[in-house]
Amino acid sequence: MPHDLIVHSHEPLNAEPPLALLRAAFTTPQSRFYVRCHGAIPELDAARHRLRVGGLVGAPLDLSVADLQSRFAPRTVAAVLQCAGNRRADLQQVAPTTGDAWQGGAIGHADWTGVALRDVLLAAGASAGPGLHVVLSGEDTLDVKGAPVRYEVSVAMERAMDSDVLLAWAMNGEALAPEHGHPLRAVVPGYAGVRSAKWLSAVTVQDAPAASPVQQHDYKLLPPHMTKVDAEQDANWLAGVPINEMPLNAVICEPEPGARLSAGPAPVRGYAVASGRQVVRVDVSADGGRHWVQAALEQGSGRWDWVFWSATLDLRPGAHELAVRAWDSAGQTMPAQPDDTWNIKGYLCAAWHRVPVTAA
Ligand SMILES: Nc1nc2c(c(=O)[nH]1)N[C@H]1C(S)=C(S)[C@@H](COP(=O)(O)O)O[C@H]1N2
Ligand SMILES: [Mo]
Repeated sequence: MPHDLIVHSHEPLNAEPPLALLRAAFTTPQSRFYVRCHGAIPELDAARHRLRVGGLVGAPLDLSVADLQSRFAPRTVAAVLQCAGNRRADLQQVAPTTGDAWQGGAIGHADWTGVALRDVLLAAGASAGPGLHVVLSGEDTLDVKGAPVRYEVSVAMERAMDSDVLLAWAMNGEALAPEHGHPLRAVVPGYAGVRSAKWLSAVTVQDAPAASPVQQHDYKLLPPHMTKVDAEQDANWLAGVPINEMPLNAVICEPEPGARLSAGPAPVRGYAVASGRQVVRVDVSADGGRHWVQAALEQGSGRWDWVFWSATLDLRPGAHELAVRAWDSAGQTMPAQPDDTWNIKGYLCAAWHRVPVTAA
């Protein structure tokens, strides 16, 4: 069980690290990695676990974890995993939403080891044809109107065939902890965490996205006028935009909101993430965004890394609103206010992150 984490709910387990702890290491240790579960954590035996690969494939497979490890080339990919609900607490400052009040810690960066889903699909004789979807099924169930429903999501075949999409058994060189999907999970870098199915037991190729509630109903971006009641109407959630790629984002990890600092030079640190594009600049402000200074960036070497940034602000005595915004390689930046992207489900908050502090 993870310690160090702020727990939003115990059953199902939903927890995130305090931001200063998250910022302490570029590679997030498993014990400090956020946990997002829709149901109870299944207890699975790695030696007996099976992965069934079927559907529209030429040669269905039934593999143990040891088969995956011996028959396919192992591969390690450094990637951020983040929940679509990361920073929901900031949207809830605008108006209530459904879902847990995640701060900026529903994100982490790990070295994932497994095999390419692509290699397994090709071994099963799957074709890369258009219009196909790869359904990823977990062993867990979630409660939908009082009935248990299996956790299932899907990824379009084009994306599933990217060799960075993994069937992973290890995180940072250690076996996956139970809460992170032991003994096997999918990792879909750059996509919202929901697609990275944990406790993975089936991969199914079909000609439509997964019919499950998690795929069809949850994790859709609804327009700002929709209420909780609207979001429960089938017609409305069918019209929602499925969340896959994640927006450019940046968060101040230190100091924390309400901090009392000494006047003078104040170190400010955080992370930024562009999910497959590149973070090229991070601006930090001590006056709510009227004036900005450029932060120093610590980059990784891969496509799916986050950026650690740091800056020193000169604080005069008094109250200050720290703010951060990132820029990506396409010259895009973040909305100034959470009001700009508020939605009833509380997804994809990517507004300037603002932290009130006082200096004396
Ligand atoms: N089987 C299964 N997979 C799952 C989930 C789940 O509840 N069940 N939650 C998803 C969501 S919404 C996220 S954000 C990530 C979180 O992964 P983590 O708990 O390892 O951080 O797992 C995804 N995969
Ligand atoms: Mo999530």
